[in-house]
Amino acid sequence: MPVDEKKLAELRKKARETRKTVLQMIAGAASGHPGGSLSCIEIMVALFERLRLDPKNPHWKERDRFVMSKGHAAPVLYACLADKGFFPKEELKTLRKLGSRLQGHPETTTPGVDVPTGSLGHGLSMANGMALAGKLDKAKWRVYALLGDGECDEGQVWEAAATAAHHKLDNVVAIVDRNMVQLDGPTEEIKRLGNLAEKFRSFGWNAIEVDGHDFGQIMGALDAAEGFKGKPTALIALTVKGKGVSFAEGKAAYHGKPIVGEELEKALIELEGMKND
Ligand SMILES: Cc1ncc(C[n+]2csc(CCOP(=O)(O)OP(=O)(O)O)c2C)c(N)n1
Repeated sequence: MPVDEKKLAELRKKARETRKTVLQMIAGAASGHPGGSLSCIEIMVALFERLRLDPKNPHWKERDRFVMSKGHAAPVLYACLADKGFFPKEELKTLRKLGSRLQGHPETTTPGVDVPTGSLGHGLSMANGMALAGKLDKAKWRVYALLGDGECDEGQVWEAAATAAHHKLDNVVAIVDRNMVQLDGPTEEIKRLGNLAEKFRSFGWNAIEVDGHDFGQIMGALDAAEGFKGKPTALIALTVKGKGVSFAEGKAAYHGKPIVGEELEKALIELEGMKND
C-alpha cells in the first residue's frame, strides 16, 4: 500500500523523536551504541508501523515476530516497544541500570522481546526456526530480523541464508543495516562484504536495495517482500552510521561511545531540525 504524504510526515516526526529519545537513554546509562542505533531508526520505525502486534498481549500467538539480531541497538527496540505501549515510556530512563527490564542487549524479560540477542550472527538462524514453525502451523504471521553489515562477517549468517532459501522461507525478511562501518572501522577494509544484494541473490534469496532513511522506499520494499512467494527476502538498507548527528556521521568512533554533555546538547539541537529526507 503506498504511503501518503501525511503518513510520511508522521513517520519522519516519530523518527526525529526516537533519535532524541535513544541518545538521551544512552547518555543516561553512560554506556551504549549511538552510531548503529541512529542508522536504523527509520528501519525500526517503519517496521513497528507495520508489525502485527498486541502490546496488551505480548505473547499473542498470531503476532509477527521480530529479531533484533544487531542486539547492541537495543535502545531503538525499547523506544519502539514503549511507543507501541508494551511498557511505560518512563521506563526507558532505566536503560542498563541494575534491576531494569531494559538491559544493554535484548532479553526476553522485556515485554515484546521474543529472543535474546547481542552475540552477533545468531539472529537469522533464530528467525528461520520461528519461520519454519510458522510454516508447519500454516500461520499467517511473518518473521523480520535486523542485522548489521559488520555482523554479516559472521559465517553463521550465510549458513542461515542458505537454510532459509533451502526451506523456501518466504515468511522471513532479513533487513541489513548497510551503514558501511562496524566497531572500529569501515566494513570494506576490515572484511570486504561487496554487493550484499547480489550475495543474498546468489544464496537463493529475493533481494531489494533501499535508501534506509527513506520511509517511502522502506515501506514499499516491506510490501513487496510480503507479496513475494517462494524465497525469503533481504532488504539491503543503505544507511549512514550516526545519521542525524553531523559529528558522528560515518564515524566508527561513535560506535560504542555515548554522546554526552555539550555534544549531546549539540546533537539534540541538530536532530530537532532534521528533515529525514
Ligand atoms: C559474536 C560477537 N562478536 C563481537 C561482538 C562485539 N560487537 C558489538 S557491535 C560490533 C560491530 C558490529 O558492526 P555492525 O554489524 O556493522 O553494527 P552497526 O554498525 O550496525 O552498529 C561488534 C564487533 C559481538 N557483539 N558479538
